[in-house]
Amino acid sequence: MTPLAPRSPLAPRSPLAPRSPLAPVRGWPAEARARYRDLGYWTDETFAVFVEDRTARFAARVAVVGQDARGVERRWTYADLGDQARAAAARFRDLGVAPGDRVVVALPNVVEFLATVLGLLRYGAVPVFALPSHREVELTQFCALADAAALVVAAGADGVDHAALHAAVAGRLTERGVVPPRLVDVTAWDLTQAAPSVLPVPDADAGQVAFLQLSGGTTGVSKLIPRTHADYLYSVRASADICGVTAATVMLVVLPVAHNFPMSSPGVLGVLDRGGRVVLARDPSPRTAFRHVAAERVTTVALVPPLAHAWISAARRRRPDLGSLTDVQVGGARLADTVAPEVRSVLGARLQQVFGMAEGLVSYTRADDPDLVVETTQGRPISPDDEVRVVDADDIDVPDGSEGALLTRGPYTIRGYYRSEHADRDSFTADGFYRTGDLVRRLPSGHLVVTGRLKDQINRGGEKVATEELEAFALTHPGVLDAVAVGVPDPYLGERIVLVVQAETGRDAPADLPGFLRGQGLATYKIPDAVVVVDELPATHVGKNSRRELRALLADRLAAPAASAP
Ligand code: OOB
Repeated sequence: MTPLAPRSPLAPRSPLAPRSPLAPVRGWPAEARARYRDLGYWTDETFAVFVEDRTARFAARVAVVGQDARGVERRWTYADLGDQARAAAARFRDLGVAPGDRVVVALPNVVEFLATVLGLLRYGAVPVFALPSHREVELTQFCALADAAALVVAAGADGVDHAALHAAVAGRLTERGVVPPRLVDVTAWDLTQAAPSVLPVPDADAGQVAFLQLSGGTTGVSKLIPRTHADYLYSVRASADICGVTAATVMLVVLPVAHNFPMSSPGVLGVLDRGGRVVLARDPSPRTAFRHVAAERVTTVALVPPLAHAWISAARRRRPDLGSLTDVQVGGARLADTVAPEVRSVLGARLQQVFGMAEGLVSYTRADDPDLVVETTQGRPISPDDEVRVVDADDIDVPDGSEGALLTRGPYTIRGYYRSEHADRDSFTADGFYRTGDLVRRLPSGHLVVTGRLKDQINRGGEKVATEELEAFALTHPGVLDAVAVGVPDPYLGERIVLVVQAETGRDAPADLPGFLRGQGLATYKIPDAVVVVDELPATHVGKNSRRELRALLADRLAAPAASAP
């Protein structure tokens, strides 16, 4: 037996199975790194330092208001938040998580989310941002790809049987030869036991990967987005400047807090950077949100278009007290030009359109843009050094005003996914531009108008669903010969998911496909809104593009009011 090494302050007390080191990622070339540093975009600050610095600097101010996993209302000062983060870090260390280990966080909007994420960053472990709506399929993919040491959930908060879910994930991982993660349920944490601990600040380089974000997904395989301390903190600081975040900012978070938009655009991190207050809502309904706005004098909120719609309709009916609200950000999916003016006229707040992606580029309308620009464009990029190209099918630049595919590279846009060389070949040009998959028009002012999409994805009110993945799961049903997932225009969601299936000859049309897909362990938001069974799908030629054409054709037919069958 090998004798145990003496315990260092960071050494795990009960070793878990050792994990692979963080995989190397394709980063920025040396010339770009030097330039971003010289321009002052990238600094030496790491997230561990960020946590220590801001929680000390704003110690007495209220940092976060929200429920914990048991439903108890919490109100933490910055000093409390620092203590809670350090206590969480110590818990992960005691579990055997090592610095550099990946930890999948699948928490709802509870205060433990901030303790966990800031704690992991403070400790030097690498959070992987899953969503609470992710299930067996996605959690297995993330844990396998990240080789995760732990999976963090709040069993008390969301009515999901996490023990069973974890067992299912563990089973699938074991089959694939991957050691399953340890399940961590934050409901069991005693938040009153947050004694300051003395963990040393990890000696990390700000150019290293700090965490992994999720990509919206365009294929059956998930992609993880490696974001570094330096690039992400630059986008946070610059976003906070553009959006005018100050210590007086009170931000309500109704979207899932792990998403890049409420996290960093300017999001929770932008608010914590400036000493403002974060209010976490457990459910996104206007009723709950309006209560928080009135009680906490909320000044700003980030919404996806369907929620903006819901807020506007509810505010018309209920006339809530939204007097404190000055800014409503809308992004994640295209906001209808007709709804945009109602943010001011009904909610009484300034609209800011936000067009962003977890891979990097974020574009904002600015406070001094004319109303028409705010209402009809998706803004312009954060950084003067965001390079934007709008190109045709041959990657030739098109003139301003013409539609084309958006390519981008810059100080906070990744150059490669995590452990996904195959995806990198499709997603990046040889000179490092990210192919966003979005179709846009660029105006001479630099503002972008999102006009469509090239990628095989449905954007269901801001939630991204890869058509290929959904189709592949539908095909595992024995009664399904072929399946096509279609994003059908929807006045509320922007797009809804319709699954068009052709039944196996001689078999009955498959009953309850949504239930079947749920049973397969797919995230709730990927379950089709409707299933249409057809005798025969319209003929197409084989190949990727014609599959895309088939989806477009079906979307048109399903959207046409007269058409009942495709
Ligand atoms: C945000 O990030 P993701 O990674 O969930 O999705 C990115 C994609 C974009 O490529 C685009 O297709 C779509 O979502 N999108 C929009 C949009 N904002 C995002 N499409 C039209 N209009 C918009 N305003 O969704 C995200 C990340 C950071 C900030 C805001 C949104």
